[in-house]
Amino acid sequence: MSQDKKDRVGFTRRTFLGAGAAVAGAAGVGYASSLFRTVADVRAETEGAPKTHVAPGELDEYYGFWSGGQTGELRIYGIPSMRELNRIPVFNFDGAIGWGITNESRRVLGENFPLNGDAHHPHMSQIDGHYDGRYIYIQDKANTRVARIRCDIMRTDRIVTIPNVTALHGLRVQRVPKTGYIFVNAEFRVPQPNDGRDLENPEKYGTLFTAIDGETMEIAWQVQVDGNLDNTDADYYGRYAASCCYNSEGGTVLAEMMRNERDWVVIFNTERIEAAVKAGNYTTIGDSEVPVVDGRHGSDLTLYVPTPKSPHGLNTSPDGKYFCANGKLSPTCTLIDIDRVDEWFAGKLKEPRDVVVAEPELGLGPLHTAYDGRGNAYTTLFIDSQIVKWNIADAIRAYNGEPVDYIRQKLDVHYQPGHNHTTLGETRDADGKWLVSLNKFSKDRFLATGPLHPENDQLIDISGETMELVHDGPAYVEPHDAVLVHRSMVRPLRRWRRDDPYFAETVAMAARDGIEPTRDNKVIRDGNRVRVYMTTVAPVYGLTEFRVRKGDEVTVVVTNVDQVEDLTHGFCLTNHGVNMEIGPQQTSSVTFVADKPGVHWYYCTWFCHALHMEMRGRMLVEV
Ligand code: K7E
Ligand code: CUA
Repeated sequence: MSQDKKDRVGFTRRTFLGAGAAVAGAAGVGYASSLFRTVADVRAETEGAPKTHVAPGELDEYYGFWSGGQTGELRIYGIPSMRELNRIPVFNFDGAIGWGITNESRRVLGENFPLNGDAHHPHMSQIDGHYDGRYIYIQDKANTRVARIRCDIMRTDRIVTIPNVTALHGLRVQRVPKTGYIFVNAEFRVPQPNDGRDLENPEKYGTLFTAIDGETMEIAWQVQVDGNLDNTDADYYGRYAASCCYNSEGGTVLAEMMRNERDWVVIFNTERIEAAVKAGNYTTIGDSEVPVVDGRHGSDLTLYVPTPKSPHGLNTSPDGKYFCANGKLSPTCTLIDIDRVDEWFAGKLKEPRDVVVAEPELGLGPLHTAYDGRGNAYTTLFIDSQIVKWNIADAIRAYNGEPVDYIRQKLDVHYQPGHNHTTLGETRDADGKWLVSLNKFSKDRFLATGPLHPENDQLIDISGETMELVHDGPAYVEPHDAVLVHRSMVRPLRRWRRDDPYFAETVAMAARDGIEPTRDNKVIRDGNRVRVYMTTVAPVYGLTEFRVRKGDEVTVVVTNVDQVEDLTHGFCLTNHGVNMEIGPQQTSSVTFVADKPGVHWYYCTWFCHALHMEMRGRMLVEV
């Protein structure tokens, strides 16, 4: 607490309560004083509140990229203020910017796109274990897709559907030498191919680990595994990825999936997998041409490490030494030494369990672990509603029989945390400043919002010896995971570039029509297809009317020629389900059928000018 705050607290108490309360001091919150607390008192008493305070006009130090769970979107936060800065539609519909409406977004979404998704795990591309600020990748569990978001424009630019599998869950990027591969786990077991065969034969179901090329977004290869796949992470050497399996039983119902006391972590040897693919030692499944190698038990492409019980999160320590598998139904985490994984693949170890170097007992329901870069790990305890801070080196000593206490602190969070994440904690630059705990339940922490409560994303200061809870942040369902990236690593554009590939196809179409979109305002008829080109400059459209015939297929192409940063226009056509955003120097387009004769106004949806209300025009549809 700053001296200034202390003084103000003292002053307030003296004012209301006289000398007695002042003696009690700033830290003592007695019953009597609580009756007279002011807003300033309450803020000052929230330990560390000033640390999260980012004054009006000041910028946050970190970007947070939050998954949106079953909203299918990605959200941008400022850390430590926890202010939501923006949203990026990915697998969802977004009528504000026209995601799912514009031709540009539909090209990304593909044919027959479902406008829902379940996006859990956003991760930024890296070079040699450092964020490179280029892309964020995120999976869709609901419709088995992986998306890429360009961080220069903060827009989704590619979405691919992964064949042969269902329910993509864990996703991580290759860190070294760079991204590289995107690794994704498919969680649910299905017949392969899933074309109607083996419906009643769960023992013939299976699932695959998939590697995607992060540059081309082409699927590089898949690996057949035993059991199922939950979360995954890559190493800091470019050799391995590791995934948790909670259903080694191959069960289809809960009781079956919980039967085994041990499930496992499966480690993928990417060099050997690449060699196997190169040598042609693969099969394909159904119509897919993706090479599928066999990584089931007995394969030398994989290592299965037995792990108690139904492990969930998998997190690599930023020193590159360990994979940490979080026990979920076991109160433990299992620490796997990656050097020993090298030894295993070199044939130097006898038992798969020989790669385990610690199994600290942490509390009930360990789900995910984050790191501070100072040798400590922070694990969420779902059932205990806590974050436990523990020391890795001490946990290893304890596993070797030394009487050391590896637990540093347990902090209550509110309530039931899933993921947590530290600033830069999944890179070599882990700086141990902030930790977010993404809690699944907020219960009593906020004003009631009906039967549906917000989640509670809590910010914790981990820069000192003890963790300090500093902020409660309500969030709309259901952020699972987040990454916290230093602001110096992300450099978004302030205006669109005219040669941006995002709308290059639309510009090419204009060129075929002899149109320069930043200059021309013109209607081109091509049979019953009509292309309407117009510019925007606040507060006017280049065309204040255009005329079409009932039944025409109309494509409206709008180019915002304003140069001013933040001067975004919209194009909303009344009664046609059409709205889109056009940022400075951007071209956006939309195609629809003019099936209603009459006068239909279009208007600007982004408040751009004092005469914004007047920024409109008429589509005249002749019978
Ligand atoms: Cu633990 Cu989908 Cu990452 Cu949720 S998963 S919490
Ligand atoms: Cu343009 Cu409002």
